[in-house]
Amino acid sequence: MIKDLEELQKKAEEELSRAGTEEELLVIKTKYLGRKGLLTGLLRNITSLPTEERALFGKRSNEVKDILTAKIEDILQDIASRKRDETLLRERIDVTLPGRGIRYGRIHPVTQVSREICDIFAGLGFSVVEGPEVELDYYNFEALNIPKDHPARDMQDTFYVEENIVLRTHTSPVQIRTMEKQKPPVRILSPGRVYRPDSDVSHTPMFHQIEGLLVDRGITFGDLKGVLTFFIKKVFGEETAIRFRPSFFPFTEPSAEVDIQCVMCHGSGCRVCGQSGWLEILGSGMVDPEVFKNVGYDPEEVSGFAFGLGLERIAMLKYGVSDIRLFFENEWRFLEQF
Ligand code: 2U9
Repeated sequence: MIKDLEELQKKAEEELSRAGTEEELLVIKTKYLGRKGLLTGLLRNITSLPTEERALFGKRSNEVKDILTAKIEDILQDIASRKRDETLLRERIDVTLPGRGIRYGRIHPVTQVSREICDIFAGLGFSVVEGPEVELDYYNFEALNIPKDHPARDMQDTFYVEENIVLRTHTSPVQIRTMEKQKPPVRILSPGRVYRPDSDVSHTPMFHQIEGLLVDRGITFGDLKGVLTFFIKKVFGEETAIRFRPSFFPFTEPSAEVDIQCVMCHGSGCRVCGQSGWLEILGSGMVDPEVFKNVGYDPEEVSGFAFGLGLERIAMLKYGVSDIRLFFENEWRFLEQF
């Protein structure tokens, strides 16, 4: 019997010396040391031994079990450490390589200009209001004193969604909606996307506007001039020369367009200003009494001024960009410059 035990140990050790994986080891362990394994099998026959040999046999079987268990444990550790070495070799990191650096995004130039303008007017007590880009004909035109057959509709060529639903051609509907809900005084700024079917170096079918509206008792054209002059000097510099030129809009009366001295040639005449020395910056005027009537304000009680400007145009002049389409191509080498 003791011989059987020695034979079993020898065979088990032989098999262990050939085992290369955890799975193979497990198979060998179960085969020799498992509950139904060969060692348990030998022990079961212990009763056939004479009593005086049983103790020795029991002791030897325990020794064989301990030796084999220790061997299996050793080999398992060898396998684990070999695996770790392989992983370290495979995933070797060269810590001396230079770092890759993070590419930061930037605020889009049109957003930058929008924020700058909103900040200036916030300082004057204006609040920012937004509204829908898909708008009812009523809010985009009718309420603004632009009836169906009015030639002013051609001035603002329009994308129609349905007969009475349009993509807004300006952000003025936001101000109509605000006045419908709110009594004077009103001091609001409405930035946002607007749509007109135009496309060339200075027009894209979608562009951004900011419009402003101030309504209260006793507001005059002097207030309009004061506020807009303050604003323009903040954006383009205190030394900027400004002129107010009579104009026409259906929703303001009187109306004025505002020019600044050309930022490129400072008035001497160049390609940017078409040799005139001046650049048109925004449109403005005193809100037409008809518009007030449409929102339930009494034009005898209150008056106000409004203005509108195209953000891309301001950004082009501020940063010297000659093609408006560059703002929407998302070419990073262009955007990175702002
Ligand atoms: C209400 C009443 C009046 C907004 C105004 C302009 C003049 C104007 C253009 C500038 C360049 C549009 O982006 S652009 O093409 N805008 O000239 N906008 S007065 O007048 C309003 C607005 C709302 C209720």
